[in-house]
Amino acid sequence: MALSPTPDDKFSFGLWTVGWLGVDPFGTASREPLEPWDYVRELADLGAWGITFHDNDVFAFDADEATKRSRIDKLKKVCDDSGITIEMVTTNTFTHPVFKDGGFTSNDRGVRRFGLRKVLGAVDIAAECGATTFVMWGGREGAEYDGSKNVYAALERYKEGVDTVAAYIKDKAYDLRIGLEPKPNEPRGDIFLPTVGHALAFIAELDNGDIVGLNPETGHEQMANLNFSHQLGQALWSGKLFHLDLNGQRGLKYDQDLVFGHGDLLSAFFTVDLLENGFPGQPDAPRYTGPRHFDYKPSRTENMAGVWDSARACMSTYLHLAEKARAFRADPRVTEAMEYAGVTSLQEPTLAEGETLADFLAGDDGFDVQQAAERDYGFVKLNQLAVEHLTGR
Ligand code: ASO
Repeated sequence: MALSPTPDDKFSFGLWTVGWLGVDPFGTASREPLEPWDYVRELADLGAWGITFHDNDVFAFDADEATKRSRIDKLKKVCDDSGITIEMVTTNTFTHPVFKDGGFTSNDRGVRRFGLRKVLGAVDIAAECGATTFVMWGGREGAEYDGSKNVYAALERYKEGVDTVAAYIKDKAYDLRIGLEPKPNEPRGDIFLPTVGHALAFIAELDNGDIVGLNPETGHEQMANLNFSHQLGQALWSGKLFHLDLNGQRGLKYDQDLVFGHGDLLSAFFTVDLLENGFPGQPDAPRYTGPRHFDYKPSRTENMAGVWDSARACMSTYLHLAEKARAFRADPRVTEAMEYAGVTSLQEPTLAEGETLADFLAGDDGFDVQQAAERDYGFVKLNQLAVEHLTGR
């Protein structure tokens, strides 16, 4: 049975998701475009809470100022009228061929200056629309050939670009934080900031890193063969989970952008469990309270009815998984299995409070190596309980 969302669920969609026309490297559009506000109205009817967009999802790359103004005004009005929040705005620095070697890291300085102006323009739009997150996906920041790019200089320019945008946000006193979006490859052979870990290390080098965090995407991390829930966990631990992109991916292949849950369902279960219930046994640990944002592509085989079915599916699957994750956490067998597995005891510091390294080294815990080596953890039993909750058995 499909579950219906309400705005309290804070589900949001990129306009480019439901608005994807099916253009891929081998085929032309399989659907007709609608206007941005038509997507907004339909998403509101489906129970979504918010939308997000790139500048060029609303107006063309070469639009004049009057056209930009009137289209942004119209979008804002329709959002207001339909009760839809514009929660995140981003810039397209990847479609136009001027960005074929990147926006902030292009070898061409003129392109970098042009890219920076475009990004700052989108920051103004984000602030005007009341968005609180500004995502930066550097899809073209990368290379195909090692000899074509000085990686040191590219990272210097990337830092310069992100720091300049962050400084601009601070200077204007905008209520905005930047979410960097990692991706390992596609469309470039190799993209800079390929994973959450790389982006965290990059943020640590920034001058204005306090307002720069992450927008991790399910499929992007899985394309790097990483565990999405662990990436979210580390981003939370670092205080940098500012926003997220939920979707589905099946294995190491092109970026599929499937409906949420249509990839690795067990991983989706633990993603929702983390988002809804936090770290197990640690109610005071940082939690994600932002939008549940979907960045997926309705398959090219679907007509408009299928587009709306797939948007509904993202939300319904999330709600089903949230119900199941709640039941999983409330199940006394799970509590017992977690105790047995030592999940809760991992919170205990390894050194006792006040214990010096000298005391530690001089002391004897009476630790029995053989007994510990023979310990059973029962992780399989715990995981099977998750599978049984997930499958409803
Ligand atoms: C479209 C990309 C997606 C990214 C978005 C934001 O497909 O991965 O999240 O743009 O720039």
